[in-house]
Amino acid sequence: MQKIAVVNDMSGLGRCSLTAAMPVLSVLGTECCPLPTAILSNQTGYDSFFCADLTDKMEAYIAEWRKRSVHFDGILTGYLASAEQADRILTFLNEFKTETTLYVCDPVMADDGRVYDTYDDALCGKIAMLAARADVLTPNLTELCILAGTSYEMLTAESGTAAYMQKIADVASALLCGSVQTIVVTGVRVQDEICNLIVTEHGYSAVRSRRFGGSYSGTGDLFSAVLTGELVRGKTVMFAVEKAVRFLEASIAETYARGTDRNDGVNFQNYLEMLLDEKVRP
Ligand code: PXL
Repeated sequence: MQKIAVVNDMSGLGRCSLTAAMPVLSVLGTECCPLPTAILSNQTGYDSFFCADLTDKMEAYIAEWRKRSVHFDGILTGYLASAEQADRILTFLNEFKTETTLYVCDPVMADDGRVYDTYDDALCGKIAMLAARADVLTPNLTELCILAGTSYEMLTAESGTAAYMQKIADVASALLCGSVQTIVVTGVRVQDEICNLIVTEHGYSAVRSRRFGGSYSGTGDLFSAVLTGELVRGKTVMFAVEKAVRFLEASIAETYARGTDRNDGVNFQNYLEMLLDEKVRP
């Protein structure tokens, strides 16, 4: 069974990060191996939260993995607790990202034009260093703008124009460099639709879905987990993005209909079966 190391936090409430990635990767028939960055009572969008930063535990944790000569088919990184932790993850990549390891970097740091409260410039700078090592990047529009040094306000001011998608694709193209061959810009709002743009050196394609309500906690984490699992299983980016989008569209439709608070995340549990296909079982 393919192993995927998931470098992300464990939040008790909010259905995000590891609590999103673990069930998704398991349903896809891959082994999710968590490398926890922090343990939180709940994700940071709620009014308050408890956070135990695990930066100083990572070395001992990784040392045990080293002893076992474990090989990862995929590595997925997400929420980080400190800039120092990002350095440890860069070292982890040097050792555990082999020629046969797919590295998907979800550059978690911002949404809706705002950097998360727990992220500062130093940490955002380190995320950019991680992003440069990735094979696949999954920024939302805000994260894309930070990585590319583009104004979010100026870019989103073009929303509604015919050239909007091309403009976003042009911004993303600037990040295609070295190992970074594919960028999936997630959750772009266009009127009553959500657009996900797949950007490669060959151009861009868009996968659209209906839009329900605002942004929900954990959506990006669910998306990156489906994408990573399917790519590690050898599926194309288009197939993987379609699957992630249909899964999220159904989950978010129910979440919206129930009036769930955005901080409580998406009712994805009822839709995990959409990720199953006959090839998962031998
Ligand atoms: O879903 C991204 C995310 C992950 N982990 C934590 C967060 C957030 C977004 O707010 O707070 C702890």
